[in-house]
Amino acid sequence: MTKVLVTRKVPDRYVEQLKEFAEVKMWDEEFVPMPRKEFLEELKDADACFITLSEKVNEETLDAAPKLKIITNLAVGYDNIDIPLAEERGVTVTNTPEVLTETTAELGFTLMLATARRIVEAEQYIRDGKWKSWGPYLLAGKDVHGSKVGIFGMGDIGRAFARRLKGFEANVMYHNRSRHRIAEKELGVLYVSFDELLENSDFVICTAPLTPETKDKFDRAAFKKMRSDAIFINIGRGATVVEEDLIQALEEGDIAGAGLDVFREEPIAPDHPLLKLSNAVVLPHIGSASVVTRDRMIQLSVNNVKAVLQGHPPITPVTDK
Ligand code: 8YV
Repeated sequence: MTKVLVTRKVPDRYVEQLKEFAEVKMWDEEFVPMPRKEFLEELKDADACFITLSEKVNEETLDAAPKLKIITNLAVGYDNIDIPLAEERGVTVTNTPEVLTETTAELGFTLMLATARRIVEAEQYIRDGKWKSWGPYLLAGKDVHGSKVGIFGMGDIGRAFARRLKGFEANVMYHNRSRHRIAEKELGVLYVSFDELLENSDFVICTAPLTPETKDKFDRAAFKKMRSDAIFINIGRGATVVEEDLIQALEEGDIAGAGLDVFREEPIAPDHPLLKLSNAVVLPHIGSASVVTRDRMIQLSVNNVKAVLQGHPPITPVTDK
């Protein structure tokens, strides 16, 4: 019997679709990851596995899964998977591009505005009973309209972000591993070097995936190059940032603020040093978390499993390019 392993609880309507052609083993928790030992054990006779970013796919994982034909990752990013190794073993990997682009850009935009206008700090100010009077610069923040915004990573999400900035009459520059001429033409974004991006931006937005080239890209030297009134936003992956260096930059005033949806180690604990900083806005990795988008991501993953197990090409394969 064909077996599909699902490592996180998803609604019954998706499980039912899988059950039409396979036996389904699903971890029955929504907020707790499947223990590694159980994951490896269940992989032994699995033909497909439907995973989240919590599951690491490395040699140990693939060694434990002799029958595996497809891994479908419930995310567009796939830095949790050793892609060349999966390819070598003949295992198809799929992700969830496009369906989450607009929702993730929207969250990034929310984070930028919230950080710029000190929304979390301002709400806390009232809750703490500090609001006694009006003051000319009480909780004064930074304008996004007319600002210079530097986008690091001009993929789908970077472009969706740039599109939104048009309505704010911002000057948008970008840095990417390769130039994106269509974005330049259609969105009027200017290609600059990484250093120029850091030196000139009011807002530096990281939408880049985690790769060997982007790992630790935002380190002490990078934050030193940024303007002291600049705000850093990260909706890509936490490991593009050296977190101690970011904390130091925020504490010492090298930059003015940061809005973060992603961290090196997730989840972060309530005593994480970033949570002690009033100029940092932190979110629990909710970039793609709208109900409609999560529905679409799950459906796309189901469709990928179905296609591959029924002998068709995957819909959204990831390849080692
Ligand atoms: C994931 C993400 O949905 O798509 C990505 O790469 O980071 C998020 O959208 C989330 O982490 C669940 O795996």
